[in-house]
Amino acid sequence: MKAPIGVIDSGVGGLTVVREMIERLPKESIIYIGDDARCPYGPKSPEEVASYTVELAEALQHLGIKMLVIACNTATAAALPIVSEAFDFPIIGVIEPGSRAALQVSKNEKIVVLGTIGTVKSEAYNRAILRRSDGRAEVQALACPNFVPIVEAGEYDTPQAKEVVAETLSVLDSDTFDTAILGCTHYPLLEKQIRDYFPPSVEIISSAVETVKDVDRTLRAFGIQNKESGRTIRFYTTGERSEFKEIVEDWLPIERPVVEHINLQAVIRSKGRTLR
Ligand code: I24
Ligand code: DGL
Repeated sequence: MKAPIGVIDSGVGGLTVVREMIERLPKESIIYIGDDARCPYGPKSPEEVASYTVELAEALQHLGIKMLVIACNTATAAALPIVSEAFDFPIIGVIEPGSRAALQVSKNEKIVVLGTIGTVKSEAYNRAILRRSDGRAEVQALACPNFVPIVEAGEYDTPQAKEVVAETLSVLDSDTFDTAILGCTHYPLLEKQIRDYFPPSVEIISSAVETVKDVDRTLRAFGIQNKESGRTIRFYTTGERSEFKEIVEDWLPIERPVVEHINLQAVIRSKGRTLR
């Protein structure tokens, strides 16, 4: 099936998932929508995040997708069950894949999840990990509200970042877990700092690769892989096109990315017509 896979995120963070998709799913077309106009989702209420997430999924439905990836941890935590009910195409989030990977590498089933305030409050990781371990796992979750701003300021590789990471993680006792999940799109950019802070015995899981394995499995299970040649990749932002384009160019191995501004309500209201 030639239709694109839809990917949604609160902003540019989900490009970490797109980067893995480009590499591991070389035949698949992709449409990405980043909700930069309303980013960040991390501090917002679950109701607000869920309504934005449904809106993004609805816009992609109008643009014609065959499956949806919710690349944002906060949106997955707040809205995956709701969105899954509301649409006919298969939908996957980033929390199940990350949880599965953590349980695979952990020796003692003691896991810490780092995420936004919304992700931590939702306890979505706690539930996913407990369900997958038949209740045996011990899960701690820590909100790291200072991490996203550091990454977005482009300061993820600075002494200040190291300091903020150390300060935030200092409340954890690293004897009480052997695996840490980077439960936010932006945290892979701080992986070095986080790696350096924890003892070497702690495994670090980032969900992008695991999520793409799930996408691949889902495509096969539904028999909707693309077998034709000439895939396309398009990006939409609810915010500023040129800023978004710069980050895409910096982050992804694409020469001249197609990046457009999108008005979600205009797309959703244009019943029956798909925009191209
Ligand atoms: N990284 C992120 N968000 C930003 C940023 C960044 N600015 C510089 N860098 N800005 O997220 C968010 C607000 N913008 C987004 C675009 O539209 C307008 C509003 C992390 C990106 C993860 C792929 C630093 C930076 C970069 C390129 C790649 C990675 C990175 F410029 F961290
Ligand atoms: N994309 C969000 C996440 O993965 C991080 C940025 C935000 O707070 O919107 O949780």
